[in-house]
Amino acid sequence: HESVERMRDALANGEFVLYYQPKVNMSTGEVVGVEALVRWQHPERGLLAPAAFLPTIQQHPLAIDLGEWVLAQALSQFEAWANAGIRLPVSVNIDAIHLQQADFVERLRAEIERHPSVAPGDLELEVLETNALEDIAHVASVMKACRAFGVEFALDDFGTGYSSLTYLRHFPATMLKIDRSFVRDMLDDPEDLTILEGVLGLAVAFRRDIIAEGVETLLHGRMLLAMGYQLGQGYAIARPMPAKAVPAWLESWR
Ligand code: G
Ligand code: G
Ligand code: NA
Ligand code: MN
Repeated sequence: HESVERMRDALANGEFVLYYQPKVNMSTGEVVGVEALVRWQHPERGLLAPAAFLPTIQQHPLAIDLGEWVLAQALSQFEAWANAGIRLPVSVNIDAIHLQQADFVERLRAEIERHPSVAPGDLELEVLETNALEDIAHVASVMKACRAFGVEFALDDFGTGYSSLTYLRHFPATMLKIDRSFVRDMLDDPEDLTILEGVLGLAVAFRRDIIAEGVETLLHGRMLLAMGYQLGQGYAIARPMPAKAVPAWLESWR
């Protein structure tokens, strides 16, 4: 495993890159956005996935520096696509420790203002229910402040934490991302299917959007559509890809 110091150097050296995974409306085919997913282009070890390095900086201030880099990079990429005539809302995963920084709202607002083509709804922050949120009232107020300048929120891995319903009740998130474990086993496990149905009902009742992640096969997609899910993300639609591969994927998807 790499040390925090090595990761700090990697950030300074520009060794982190963002991959992007499309989110689509499986009913209409519309591409509704992309999720930015960090990778480490390690000079000796090759391309590393987050599981290989994010745990090292969990709860460490470097996670905030990396998070700020990810946000800035994703917004720059959004702007580059916008300038090329491609308007592609971008979702960024945000650590609880980052969201809870005292100056988070002001710094985010400043970063967005550096990118004039970013309009309300173009940036979504995905919050993990597992690590978020010792202080629900505080985080809810941060979300509300960000929403006031057009940033949306999604509850990531929804249904796997201990407090899903509390989060749903208190956080002004517009999107639920039902965890991919329920989707993965839906074809064999009737109870996971029941959870998918129940959470969809919850989303409808609370007027939230909902997206199924981990759509790995066409059959998963078809079943989800039949149940009433419209939004999907997963390998059957597209794998995470470098930014430069996105325009060609969009062409092939049309
Ligand atoms: O990219 P991959 O599917 O391997 O991502 C694994 C996990 O790492 C995902 O659950 C995702 O939430 C998390 N992750 C990916 N990119 C980022 C990022 O930029 N910041 C944070 N905090 N988490 C990320
Ligand atoms: O929501 P979260 O940030 O946890 O999810 C992003 C992670 O899920 C990324 O690491 C991505 O590579 C992974 N992922 C995306 N689509 C699929 C899929 O269809 N199947 C599986 N197993 N993983 C996926
Ligand atoms: Na995510
Ligand atoms: Mn997730």
